[in-house]
Amino acid sequence: MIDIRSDTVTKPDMAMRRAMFEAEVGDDVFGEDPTINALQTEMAALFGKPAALFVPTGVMGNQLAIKAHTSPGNEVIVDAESHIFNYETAAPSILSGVQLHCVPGTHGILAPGAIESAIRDDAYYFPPTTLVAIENTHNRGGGTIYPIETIRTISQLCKKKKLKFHIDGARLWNAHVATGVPMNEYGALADSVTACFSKGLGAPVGSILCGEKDFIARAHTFRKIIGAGMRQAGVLAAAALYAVHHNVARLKEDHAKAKYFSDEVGNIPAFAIAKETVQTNIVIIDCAPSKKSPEAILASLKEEGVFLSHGMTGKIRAVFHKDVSMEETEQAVAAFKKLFG
Ligand code: TLP
Repeated sequence: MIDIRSDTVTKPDMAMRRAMFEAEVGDDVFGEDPTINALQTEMAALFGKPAALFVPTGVMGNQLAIKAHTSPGNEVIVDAESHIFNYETAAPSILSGVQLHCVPGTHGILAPGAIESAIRDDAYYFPPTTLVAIENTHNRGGGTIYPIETIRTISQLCKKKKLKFHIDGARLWNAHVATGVPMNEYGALADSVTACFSKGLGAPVGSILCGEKDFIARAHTFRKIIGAGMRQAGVLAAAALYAVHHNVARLKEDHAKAKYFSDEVGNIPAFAIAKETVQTNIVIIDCAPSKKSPEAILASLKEEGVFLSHGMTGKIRAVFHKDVSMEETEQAVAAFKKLFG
């Protein structure tokens, strides 16, 4: 089976499992897990932030950031295709009592001018805008990367308007590898940044949330409130450390597989791929020219042993990762050509 539904399907390899097996652990609710402490210290330094908090998931990282940056009744600017808006189960309204203001972007990338227009004027009957959150790389945008200059302009705008600025960097590693922009440059421009260890980096679980000390202290308290105080979770932090030390540079191989796949499948008349969006490891395939439903296409590919996932309406998604080789990528392309070529 060639599983390109997501890079979340990656499994910890033997060396990672060994690092987990050998991890020193302690009770993290007492702040005594040495491996979690090491991970948090190293990630704070990597992102150039004073503090960091290990969290089980990317969703929790984003939601703790929203909670720690806002008050109930505030408004948060996100793009209309963001993970926060589409896949986090209305958590901002449930957990933080905030409203999302969704702004259309181009393949997920927001223009600073569009953000500026969405900021509320100061009037008692408007919800105060207090936070802007962007996603880099952008999942539904097709793995697109925010140009660093755009992030810089958004950062300056947020400072000028006294707004907090969060980056959902679930796949920021991919942006870093594709552009060479260091992680601490992203960290310097935002008030908070998340990054996931459980996607292309191949760890079983875990994300990091980085920010100022008081911000991380508030996030830490809220993590406990929602029942995610962890105990000997150093076994998971060891996987995260292993992932960061060994699996970042190789992400460019995943980008090469995505590029090859999109060039080949994009040439099949039954499909359309916005090739300019294929900048990292994600490929979004528009099924409209085939006149078949995405469900039917996914089902016939599955019979050939190739698993893709649903994308936005009328689209399917392929995500390349360390557990699918170039040879298997070629086999996936061959299945597309056999069925639809
Ligand atoms: N994305 C998953 C699904 O939820 C769609 C995937 O398969 O791509 N931010 C971004 C940009 C993400 O893509 C995801 C996961 C998350 C946050 C949430 O991460 P987890 O699943 O660890 O909570």
